[in-house]
Amino acid sequence: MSGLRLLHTADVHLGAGFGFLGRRGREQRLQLKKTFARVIDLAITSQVDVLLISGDLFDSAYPPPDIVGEVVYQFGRLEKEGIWSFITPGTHDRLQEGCVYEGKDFDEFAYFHIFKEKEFAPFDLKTLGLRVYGRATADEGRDVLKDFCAEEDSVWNVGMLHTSFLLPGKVERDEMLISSDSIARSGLHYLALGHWHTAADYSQGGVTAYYSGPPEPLDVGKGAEGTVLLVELEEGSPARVNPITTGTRRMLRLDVDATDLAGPAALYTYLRQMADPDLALEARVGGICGEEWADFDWDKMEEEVTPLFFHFRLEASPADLTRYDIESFPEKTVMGRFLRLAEDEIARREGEEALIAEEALRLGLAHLSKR
Ligand SMILES: [Mn+2]
Repeated sequence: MSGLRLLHTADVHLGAGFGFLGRRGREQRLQLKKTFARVIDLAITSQVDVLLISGDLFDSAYPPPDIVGEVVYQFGRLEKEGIWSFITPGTHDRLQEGCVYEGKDFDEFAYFHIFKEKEFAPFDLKTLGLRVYGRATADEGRDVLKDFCAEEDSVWNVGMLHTSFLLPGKVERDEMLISSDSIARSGLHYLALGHWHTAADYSQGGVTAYYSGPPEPLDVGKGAEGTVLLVELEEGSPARVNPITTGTRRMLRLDVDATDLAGPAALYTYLRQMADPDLALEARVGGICGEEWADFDWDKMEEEVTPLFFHFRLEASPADLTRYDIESFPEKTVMGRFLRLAEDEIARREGEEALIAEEALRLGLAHLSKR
């Protein structure tokens, strides 16, 4: 048995609304369909054996007919090529009563499998010497690979899960978790992860494990580009994982330090240099102080810069979170009250929750000082 080629994607979120993109939201919704078609193109031109979709293919368990129809059409193209498709229902396209995965839409396919089990279950593809393990997402609240080890009677063992990765002190709670220990002991040749929207290597011990991230970006600040992973398995060597860019748009959050700029004109020049009709950019300008910014019209600047990008948002805050002096905001002012409340909240939380509270403080500061 020679090698095996897999294409790994997840979190496509077909049908997502993109409210934060305002009037461009609909365009990005359509783009998701086109990008999914591009993923299928890639599966065919790269001559992969298997396509893995690790959850959240759809943004909802009850996607509209045009979305379902498009997906059925695209799977039909793979079927003609004899390429297998595997799906795990995720958190958005949850396996539940009357959901898309319980309908008859996918019944016609032979080279196709949806994991509906509530435990990590095997599916054998003897012709490829491949065993794929997967399961539907469900509220377990624990390490779902604890005590799992792949059987050794198959040439290739590949897993797929829609789950969080347990990071002590940072990420300890979610519907499903996996840990560095459980991955390392899984005996899998490759673990295709979904749920986190940033492509990342979570390989542990000798086990190769990756989050693919979405093929088209969904959120600003979660990894700028949409990618899929082309995974090559060869006997006697570890899995080779090659990211391939599939996204049309890029989504970026940019922190600009006003103290590095001569003034508002320099801010415009700086943003102008980044102009790109496929870039969604959210710029945060911090450290604002001095005469040159005193009467600056932030709304007008946002309006002028917006046509240079697919989407643009400008936020301004007077100083970095780490540098503001709470004593300069009296307790009886709105800002002073907000800062004291927010600091109490941050002090009471830990790990990821503290980071969220800090983000709330930062956003509040920007909002109160800008408009
Ligand atoms: Mn997702």
